[in-house]
Amino acid sequence: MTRGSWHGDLGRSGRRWGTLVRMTDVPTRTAIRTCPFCEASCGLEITLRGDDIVRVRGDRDDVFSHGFICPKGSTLKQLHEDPDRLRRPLVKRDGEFVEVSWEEAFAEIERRLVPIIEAHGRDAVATYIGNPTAHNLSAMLYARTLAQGIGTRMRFSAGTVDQVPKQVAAGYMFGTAVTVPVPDIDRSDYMMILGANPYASNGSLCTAPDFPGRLEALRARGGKVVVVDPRRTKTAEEADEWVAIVPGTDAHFLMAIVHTLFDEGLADAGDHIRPWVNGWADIESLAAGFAPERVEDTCGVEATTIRRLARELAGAPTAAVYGRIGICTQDFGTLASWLVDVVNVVTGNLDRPGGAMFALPAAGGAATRGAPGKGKGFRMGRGHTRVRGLAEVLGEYPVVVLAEEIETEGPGQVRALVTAAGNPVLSTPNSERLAAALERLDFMVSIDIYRNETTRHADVILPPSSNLYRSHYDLLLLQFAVRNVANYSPPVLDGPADGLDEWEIMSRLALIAQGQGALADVDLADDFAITSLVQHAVGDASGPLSGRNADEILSALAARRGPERILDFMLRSGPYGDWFGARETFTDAEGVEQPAVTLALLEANPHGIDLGPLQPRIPEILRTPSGRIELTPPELVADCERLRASIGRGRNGHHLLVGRRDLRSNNSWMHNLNVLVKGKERCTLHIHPDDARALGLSSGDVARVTSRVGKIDVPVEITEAIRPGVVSMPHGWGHDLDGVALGVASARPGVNSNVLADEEQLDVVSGTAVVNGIPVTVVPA
Ligand SMILES: Nc1nc2c(c(=O)[nH]1)N[C@H]1C(S)=C(S)[C@@H](COP(=O)(O)OP(=O)(O)OC[C@H]3O[C@@H](n4cnc5c(=O)[nH]c(N)nc54)[C@H](O)[C@@H]3O)O[C@H]1N2
Ligand SMILES: Nc1nc2c(c(=O)[nH]1)N[C@H]1C(S)=C(S)[C@@H](COP(=O)(O)OP(=O)(O)OC[C@H]3O[C@@H](n4cnc5c(=O)[nH]c(N)nc54)[C@H](O)[C@@H]3O)O[C@H]1N2
Ligand code: SF4
Ligand SMILES: [Mo]
Repeated sequence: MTRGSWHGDLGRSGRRWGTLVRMTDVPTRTAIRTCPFCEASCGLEITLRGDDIVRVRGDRDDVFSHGFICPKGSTLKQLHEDPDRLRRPLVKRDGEFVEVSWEEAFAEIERRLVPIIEAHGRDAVATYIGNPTAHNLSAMLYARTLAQGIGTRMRFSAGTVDQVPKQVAAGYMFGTAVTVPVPDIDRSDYMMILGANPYASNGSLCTAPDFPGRLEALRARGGKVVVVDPRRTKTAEEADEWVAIVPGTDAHFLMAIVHTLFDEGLADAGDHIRPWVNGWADIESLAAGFAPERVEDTCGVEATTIRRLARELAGAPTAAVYGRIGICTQDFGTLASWLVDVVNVVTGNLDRPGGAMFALPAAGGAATRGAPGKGKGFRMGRGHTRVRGLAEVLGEYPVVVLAEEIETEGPGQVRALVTAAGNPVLSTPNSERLAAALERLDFMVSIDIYRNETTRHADVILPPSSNLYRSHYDLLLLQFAVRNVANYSPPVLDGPADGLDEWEIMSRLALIAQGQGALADVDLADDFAITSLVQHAVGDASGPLSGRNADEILSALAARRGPERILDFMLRSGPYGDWFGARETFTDAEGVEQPAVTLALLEANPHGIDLGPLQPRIPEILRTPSGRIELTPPELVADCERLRASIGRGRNGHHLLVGRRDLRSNNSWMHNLNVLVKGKERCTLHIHPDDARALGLSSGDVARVTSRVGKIDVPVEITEAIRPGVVSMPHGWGHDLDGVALGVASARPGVNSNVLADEEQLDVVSGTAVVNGIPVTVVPA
C-alpha cells in the first residue's frame, strides 16, 4: 500500500538530507499551514530544518488570522514529535496491544467485522465520529464513505454533546442544518454573547481567528459587549457587562427579551427581512407568557436588566446575539439556540451588516446547493432508537443512547463499534457506564492517534499519519466564517511510505464492510466517489454545471486523487469557481473582478484568498418549503410548554454543575503535550465563596461531587467569578485509567466530569446531552 503522489509537488520539499550533513549547515525553509486544532483556523508559519520543526508562529500574511496564534497552535511540533502518538497499527492479542503492519490490521478487521455483519446485520455495527474530524479535510470528506460502506443506521458523533441544537433550530428556521448565521463581529456595534467564552475557546460555530481582538476592536469603535454566563469568564471580564444567569434558563431570558421588544413597540424585522418572515404574530403571542417580571427569579436576572438589554439591542445601530455550547448542551438547548436568531430577526439584525449574517463558502455547502430560495426544508425523526425511542437527528442518533444500545440484548443490538477521532469515554455522559459497555462489544476498531480512555477498549487501533503529512482545507468551518475566505495547505512534509491518511483508512474500512476484502483497491472506490459527485452535479438543473459532459469534467480533475480531487471539484463548481472553463473570473460583492477559484489558485496563494465581507443572502439562502424564515416552527413551539412549566423551578438544594474551557486544553486529547499541561492544576471545581463557606470547603480541599449517575472527588478552587449555587469544572480530564498509554497526561490526570453527566437529562427536541446545568450535591470529601 503506497501513498502515491496524489498531493502534487507544490509548496513542499521532498528533499531528504544525507546523514553526513550537519543539521546546523542545513538551511531552514518555511511552510504555511492552517492550524487544525480549533475552529479559528489560524494560519501558521512553520520553520523547518530538514524534517525537523524549528519554530511555529502565526502567519502574518494570512488573509484571515493576520498572524494571530494561541498557545495550542505551536504545539503542532510537540504533537508531531510526541512519542506516545501512534505510528503503527495496534491489534489486541490476549488482552495486550501489539504493533502490526497495516495489512495485518486490515486482515484482522475483515476476519472479525464481516462475520458480525453477516450474522446480525449492518445495524449491529455502530460508528462514532469525533470532533477532530471537523478540522480534517481527509476525514471530513471520507467519513461519509465510511458510514455508507458500513451501511449502519447506528451512527453517532460528538455533535449530540455539542452543536446539534443550533443546527436543528437553524434547520427549522432557514431550511438546512448548516444555514447557521454568525455574528458579523467586525462591523457590529453591539454583541450579546450567551454561553460562550471565546477568550478561551477562540470561538465556535463562528470561525473568527483572533475572536478576542475582534471583540476589542468592536469596543474600540464605541460598541458594547454583553456576556450572559453563570461564570465571570475572561470574555465577561473584558466585556462591558456580565449577566450572571442561572444555568439552563437562557430560553426564558431570550423569550423575555422578545416579549419586551413587542411589549414596548420595538419589534421590527426591517424592510429587507419583513417580507420573508412567517410567524410574526405567533412569536409575539408565544412570548406573551414570558414577561421579564415573570421569569426574573427563574433566570436570576432582574426584570429591569432584561428590559434594558432588550432596548439596547433594538436601539443599537447594529447588534448581533450569539450563543454557543453553554446554551446548546443544556435543558432547553434547541429553544435557546432558536431564540437567539428570533431576537436577531425581531431587532432587525438578521442578514444585515453588523448583525447576524450567513457566510458564502467557496467549497459550497448544503445552503448553497439546489434551487435558491426554497427547498425541502429540515426534517428529523426519520427513525428512532431501539431501546429509548430517541429520534434520528442529522442522520444519526443521540450519543446518550450508545451504552444502552450495546447493553440491551435482542435484535438490533450493537455488537461492534468503529470510532474515528473520538473519545466518547471522556466526552459523553455517564462515562463509567459507557466504558463498561465498550468492554461487552464483540469487536471495536478505532481510527485514532492515541491509545487513550476510549481506544484502549478497541481490538484494533488504526493511526492516521501526522498532521504535517497531510493537506488541509476547512471544508466545514468556513461555512460559519465571519468573512468569506478560502485557504488550502499542502502537506508540510513527505510522510513515511507506510503511513496512511484518514481517507485511505476510512475507504479501506468501507470496502471491507462491503465485503470487498482487505486488499480491495481504494483508488477504484475513490474514482467511484468522484464520478458520482460529478454526475450528480451535471444533472442538477439549478447548479452551474447543469447539462455539462461528466467525462470532460472528470478529465479536468484527473491529475489529482483523494481529498484533493474532491476539493478541487467542490471549489471549481462552487460560488466563486471557474465552473470548469465556463468563466475565468467572478465579480465579487464590491464589483471587482477576481480570478475564479480553483485548487490550483489556492496552491498559488498559500496565505489564503480573501473573498470579502459577508453579504446579505436572504431570500436566496432559504431552503424552507415556504421559501420564508419560519419564526415559529411547530416542532419548537411544541417544546415551549415544557419551557413554561419550568418557570419557577428551583434547584432542590442542588448545585448546578457547568463546564468551562481553558485556552491550553482541547477537549480531552491535548493533555499529553507537556507545554500545555505544565503549571498550576486546572482541573478544579470552581465554587463561590458563600457556597464554600456554607459547605465548609476551603481552597485546595477536595470536594466530593455526586449526581444521579456518578461520584467524583475533585480539588476545590474558590472564586467570586461564579454565580452562587453554580459550580464549574472542565471536561476531558481523567487520564489515569488502566490501559491508557499517555505518559504525560496520566501523570497529571485530573478528573472526568462526565462521570457526573446524566444520560437521561436531555435537550428534548434534539436529544443532545445536558452537560451544562447538571444537578449535583457537593460535600467535603
Ligand atoms: N462535560 C462536557 N462534556 C463535553 C463538552 C463540554 O463542554 N462539557 N464539550 C463537548 C464538545 S463541544 C465536544 S466537540 C466533544 C468532543 O468529543 P470527542 O470528539 O469524542 O472527543 P475529543 O476530546 O475531541 O477527542 C478526539 C479524539 O480524536 C483523536 N485525534 C486527535 N487528532 C486526530 C486525528 O487527526 N485523527 C484521528 N483519527 N484522531 C485524532 C484524539 O486522540 C481523541 O481520541 O466533547 C463534548 N463533551
Ligand atoms: N482552548 C480550547 N478551545 C476550544 C475547545 C477546548 O476544549 N479548549 N473546544 C472547542 C470546541 S469542540 C468547542 S464546541 C468550542 C466551544 O466554545 P465555547 O462555547 O466558547 O465554549 P466554553 O469556553 O466552554 O464556553 C461555554 C460557556 O458557557 C457557560 N455556560 C454553562 N452553562 C450555561 C448556561 O446554562 N447558560 C449560559 N448562558 N452559559 C452557560 C460556561 O460557564 C462557559 O463559560 O470551543 C472550541 N475551542
Ligand atoms: S486559536 Fe485555534 S486555530 Fe488558532 S492557533 Fe489556537 S488552536 Fe490553532
Ligand atoms: Mo465541540
